[in-house]
Amino acid sequence: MSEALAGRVASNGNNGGPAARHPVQSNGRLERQTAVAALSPSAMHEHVDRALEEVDFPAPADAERLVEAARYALLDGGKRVRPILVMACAQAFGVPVSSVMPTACAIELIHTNSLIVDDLPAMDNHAKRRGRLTLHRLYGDDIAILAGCALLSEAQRLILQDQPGSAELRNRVLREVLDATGTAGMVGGQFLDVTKYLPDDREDLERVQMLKTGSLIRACVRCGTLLADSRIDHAFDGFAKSLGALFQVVDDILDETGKARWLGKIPGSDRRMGKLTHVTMFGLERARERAKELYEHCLVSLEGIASTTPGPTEPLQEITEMVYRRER
Ligand code: GRG
Repeated sequence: MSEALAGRVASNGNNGGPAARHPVQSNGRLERQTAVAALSPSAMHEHVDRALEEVDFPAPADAERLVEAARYALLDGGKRVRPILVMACAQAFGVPVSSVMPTACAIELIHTNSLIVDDLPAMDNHAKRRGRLTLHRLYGDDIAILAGCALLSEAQRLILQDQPGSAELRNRVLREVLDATGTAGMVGGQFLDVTKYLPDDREDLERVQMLKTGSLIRACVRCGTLLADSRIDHAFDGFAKSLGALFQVVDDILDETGKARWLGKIPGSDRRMGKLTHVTMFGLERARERAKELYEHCLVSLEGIASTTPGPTEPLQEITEMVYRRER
């Protein structure tokens, strides 16, 4: 990106680097404010959409189509659950959301890459995503793969170059993200998915789903709290695990019951592809019961979080509601 994203989003007229705009305490973590105006998830959504528009993909002459493809996949239509989660966690500690924006955006870039890869003919072969043609259907597999690679590289640059905080903190955040995305996380989970791994029981299914989906959601919470509090709080991590599992159960339910018009993709693909999900393994009713159970776990964790954090936690409750009750 051409200039510090964090500063742009804060837009306070200060021309210093990200660290100057967002003072860093002696322990390396981001400065808290005593009275942070609580931003709602929908306000955070607007902030992150604007910041994503600003992400720069430096490219050589004649590679405009590559940048256009990366931006097509990244912009418009995403719910932005992951970046909003990073911001809401920071806000719970009284840290302004603008100061975690580079990491929030980086995670959305990585998520977008995973959707591009997942949609490819060699994987799930989806034609529609976010209500539009998938990237490879519009640009071809070759450009879609390269655009996905560009998103991964730029994500790492955002954290290393633009995220305010000490170098050690940025490294810890990047490590969290890499742990969540690599073979011990999303890539490993996707491998099990495409090689049609058969989980033994619900626990095993949730282990695989945690790798593929939950690990990045958990990383959002871990990065948000690391940046704001220099450590990973046990209660936040418990919340993150339940939320990650909840996200995927609801996804399984929507794949069975959702309407294409709302989902923005063609439902029923899990069943068609013979995938084992909460619905195909245990039926719709038990999947719904499990979603309710995980939703309640999230709320219990949030009660503990609300009693110990200095900033507003209502947005985390709102995100939990959104994830549980979403229709797309
Ligand atoms: C990231 C290095 C790297 C590799 C990716 C392809 C792959 C490896 C993993 C697949 C992960 C995957 C697609 C999991 C499904 C997660 C999921 C339920 C996605 C839908 O997320 P939403 O509903 O989508 O937040 P929007 O469109 O709102 O952003």
